[in-house]
Amino acid sequence: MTYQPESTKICVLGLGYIGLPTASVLATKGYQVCGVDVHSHVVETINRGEIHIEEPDLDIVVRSAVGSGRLCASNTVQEADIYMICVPTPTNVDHSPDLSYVEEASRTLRQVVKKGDLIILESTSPPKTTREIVAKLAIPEGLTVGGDVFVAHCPERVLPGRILLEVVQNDRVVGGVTPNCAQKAKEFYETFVSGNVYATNDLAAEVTKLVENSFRDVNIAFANELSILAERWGIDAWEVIELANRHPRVNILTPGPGVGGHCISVDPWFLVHSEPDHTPLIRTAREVNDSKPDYIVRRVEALAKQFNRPKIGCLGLTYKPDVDDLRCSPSLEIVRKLVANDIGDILVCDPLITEEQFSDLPLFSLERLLEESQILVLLTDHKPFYNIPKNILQEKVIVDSRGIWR
Ligand code: SAJ
Repeated sequence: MTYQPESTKICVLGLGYIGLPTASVLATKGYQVCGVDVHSHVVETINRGEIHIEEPDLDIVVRSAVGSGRLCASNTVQEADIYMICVPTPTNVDHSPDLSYVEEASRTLRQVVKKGDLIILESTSPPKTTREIVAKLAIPEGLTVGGDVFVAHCPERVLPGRILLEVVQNDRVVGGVTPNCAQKAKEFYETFVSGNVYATNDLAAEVTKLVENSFRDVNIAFANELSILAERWGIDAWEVIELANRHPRVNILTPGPGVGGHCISVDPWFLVHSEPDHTPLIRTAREVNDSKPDYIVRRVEALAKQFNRPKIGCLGLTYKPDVDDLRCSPSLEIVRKLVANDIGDILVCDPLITEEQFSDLPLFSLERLLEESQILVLLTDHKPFYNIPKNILQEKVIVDSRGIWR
C-alpha cells in the first residue's frame, strides 16, 4: 500500500531544525500533520503561522501550511498513522550519548500507537537505538514489530541553510527493524522525496548516518592539522589544499577555527562510545578539531603581545557562515576564551546574531569594529566579511582562521 496524503495523518515529535521543516513540507504535500513540542512558546508560535528558528524560506512554508489547516502544533501527542521522532540526541559532558529525549518520545508513543502504524526515528542516533529503545518502548504490549507495527530509522541528512531543498531532494536511507518495516518506510518517503530512497536494516541506517558525519569530521581534522603545519612552515594551507585537490583522487576540505554545530561535532562520539577500543582515528579527529579553538586563541595572544592592551575585533560568532546558529560554535568559544584571558579589549561583530542570543558583550557594526580594532580575527566567514577593502586589512594585524582574506 502506498500512503495517500489526503487520508494519512502524521504526528511529528520535536519541532526543531528537522521536525518543523519536515512537518511543514509534509503538510504542503497534502498530509494532515500535527507537530508536538514540549515548549509552549514553540507550539504557540507555530500555531500563529510563525517560526522560532531561522532557516531560509521556512517562514513562508510554515505560514502556508498552518494557513491551509493541514499543520497544527500541540503540547501533547495526537493519534496518527505515522509517527516521526525528530528530537535532539545530544552528548553528555563525557561524550556519552544522552538518549533521554528519544526514550521520552518513545514512551509517549506507547499511549497512542495502534495496529498498522509506522514509527520512524529521524534523530541521528547511536547504533541499535531504533531496535533497543524505540521498538521496545513505543510498541504497546500485545503488538508485534514488523507484524502489527512498523519501526524504521530514516536519518535526517539536511544541511542547515538548505533544509527545505534537501529535505525533498536528498537521497534517503531507510532502515527497518524488519524488512517489511523498511518497505513501509520506503513507500512513505517515496511520496514526498524526489531523491532515491534506499532500504536497509535499522543498524545499517544508523551507522551510515554516523559514518557520513564522521567522514567529514576526519577530513576537516586533516585540513586543520595541515593548516597548523603550513603556518609553522610559512606557507598558505589553503593554497596547498587547492593545489593538492587538483589531483583527480584528492579532495581535502577546508581548515577553520574548529568544527561546530550540533551534528558533526557530536555524532562521531556515538561511534567512539559504542566501540572505544576500535575507533582511534575517529576519536583523534574529534580531538584535533576540538583543540583548534585553543590554537587560534594562542595565535591571537602571541600577536597581541606587540601592543599595550590592543583592541581585538572578532568577526563572526556562529558555527558556520550565513546561519544564526551558535550551538557548539568554535567561534563563540574563541571569543569567550579571549575575554577570559583578558589580553585586550574584545570587540565582536556578527550580523546574524542578536543581543538576545549573545549578551556577553555589546555587538559592534562591521564599520565600527574595523575602525577601532588593531587586530582582526576572522572566525566565521559570513558574506559581508569577504568584501572588506584590502587597504583596511593591510593596516591591521590579521588572524584569518578561514583563509578568506588571503
Ligand atoms: N567546516 C570546516 N571545514 C569544512 C567544512 C565544514 O571547518 O570544509 C566546519 C563548519 O565551519 C562547521 C562544521 O564544520 O563548524 C560543520 O559544518 P558543515 O556545514 O560541514 O555541517 P553541518 O553540521 O551544518 O551539517 C552536517 C551535514 N553532514 C554532512 O555534510 C556529511 C548535513 O548533511 C547533516 O544533515 C547534518 O550535519 C546533520 O544534521 O547531521
